[in-house]
Amino acid sequence: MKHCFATRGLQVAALLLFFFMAALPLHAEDKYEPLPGEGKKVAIGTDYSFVYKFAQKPALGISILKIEVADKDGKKDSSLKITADSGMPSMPGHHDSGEVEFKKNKEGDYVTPVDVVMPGGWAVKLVFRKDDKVLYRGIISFDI
Ligand SMILES: [Cu+2]
Repeated sequence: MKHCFATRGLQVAALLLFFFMAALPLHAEDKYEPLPGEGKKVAIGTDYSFVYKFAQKPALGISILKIEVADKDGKKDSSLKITADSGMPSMPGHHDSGEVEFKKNKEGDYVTPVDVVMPGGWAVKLVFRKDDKVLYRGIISFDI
């Protein structure tokens, strides 16, 4: 009888673990839209759009990434919160910056440094939020 309870407990634990593992990817797999390229307008739903540009062609060292957001009338908008998470997709966890919030410059554009510490393929994951609600996720990929 005791043995039976132990087996039952194991089964329940295994089942719980299975559901936990099955649920994980749903959270981890937030979809990031590949961005079309520097200077190309990207729509964020129907209310906003943005373009991104590096101050210089990305190279080893710090590259400044700039984003300009416009509202649906084409007027500059600075009401969003944007974060960048840069790293090398081929070396997960090695040089990931973590989510860093863009600063706003005096023109109301969003700027952030991207620290490219080694040659290879890099990606910057962008998350756009309005009032803490995620509006858009995009990813910039480039090679150094
Ligand atoms: Cu690396």
